[in-house]
Amino acid sequence: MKLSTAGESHGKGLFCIMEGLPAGLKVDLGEIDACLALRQSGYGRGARQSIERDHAEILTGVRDGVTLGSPVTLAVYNRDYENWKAYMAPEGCDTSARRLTKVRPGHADLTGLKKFGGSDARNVLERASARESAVRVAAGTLCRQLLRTLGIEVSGYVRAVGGVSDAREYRFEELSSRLPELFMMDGAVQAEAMRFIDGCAAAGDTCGGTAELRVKGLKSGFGSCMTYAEKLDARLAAALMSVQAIKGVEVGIGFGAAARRGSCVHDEIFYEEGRGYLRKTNRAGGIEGGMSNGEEIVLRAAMKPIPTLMRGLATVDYCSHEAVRAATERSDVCAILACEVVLESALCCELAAVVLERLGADNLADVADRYGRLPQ
Ligand code: EPS
Repeated sequence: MKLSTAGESHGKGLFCIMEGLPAGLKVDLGEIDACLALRQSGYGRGARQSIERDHAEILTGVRDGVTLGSPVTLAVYNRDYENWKAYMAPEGCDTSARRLTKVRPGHADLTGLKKFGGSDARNVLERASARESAVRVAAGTLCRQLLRTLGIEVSGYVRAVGGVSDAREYRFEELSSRLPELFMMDGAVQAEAMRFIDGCAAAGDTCGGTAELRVKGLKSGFGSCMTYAEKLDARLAAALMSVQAIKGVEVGIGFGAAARRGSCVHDEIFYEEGRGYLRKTNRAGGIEGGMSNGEEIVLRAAMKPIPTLMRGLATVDYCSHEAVRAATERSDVCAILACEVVLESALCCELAAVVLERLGADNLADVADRYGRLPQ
């Protein structure tokens, strides 16, 4: 399966084309819109979300609610385009207004200008913006629906906001009770996280966080130890790293493994009649040798603080070279909940691609039949 996205943050909309989805998948548009609404929610979001009401429209590849096996095109239109078309319209617009030259540290502004040329960072930031993630959530939810038909479920929660962290471990089934404000699991930790966000907002500052992603029901043998490009951990880490603002990804105990002895890292192997091979621990996060081992996949991703700070960091004007404060218009203080939704979606897209590469992608009944015949 191949997925490409297009669209600018204040342009007409966000679009994606998904090639290689099998025929016969029933599409639940209601679930796609529900995930889009979740991505817009969360404590600490800015004013843009009160303008948008994200809704996915299917333009191609689906007939009477069922995929045809042809490329699926999804569209999420920007309501804010009405306010921006005078400055963004492809057909012609005023590019002398809404210019951004006070390039923001941490954003794509400066390096993008040096790379793509011109003197207005708007030409760069419009695409670098996390608004792109809206259509990836739409595509990811479609992939989630495909994975679900095979018994593969993806979930997750927010483990940390800034320095406020949850130290507990949770079972997959518990994750459905994550709290709506920040997707944290523990009410007391979340209340502290909300106070942390309030403090950042009051100081004109921003914060990031950490999300944990989990996959249940993926059988063993997906990915491969034979070529580096097929390694499942490499592919899933790349998918998560492709999400805006992600600076680190761990598999299982991740960086923690480097500080422990082997006997406290590797998951010992047991065998029970009727159950087959089993593990009592899952520090590997369900991946050994670049392949799923049949245990739950456990991934963590670290989101940096959003680079648009209301207090404005020190920078240099791209045109005058004067020392100035970085540009601010409006900004999210914390978008970790949205990021968690996007990470789950990016994970669903890559997992669906991995699964379809191994099982074929003509029609869903064949895919399900082949999956059912694989060992755990
Ligand atoms: C973003 C800046 C803000 C965010 C935006 C991502 O947009 P604006 O500049 O219009 O206020 O709200 O995120 C979204 C629009 C979204 O839907 O998530 C950025 O610079 O990345």
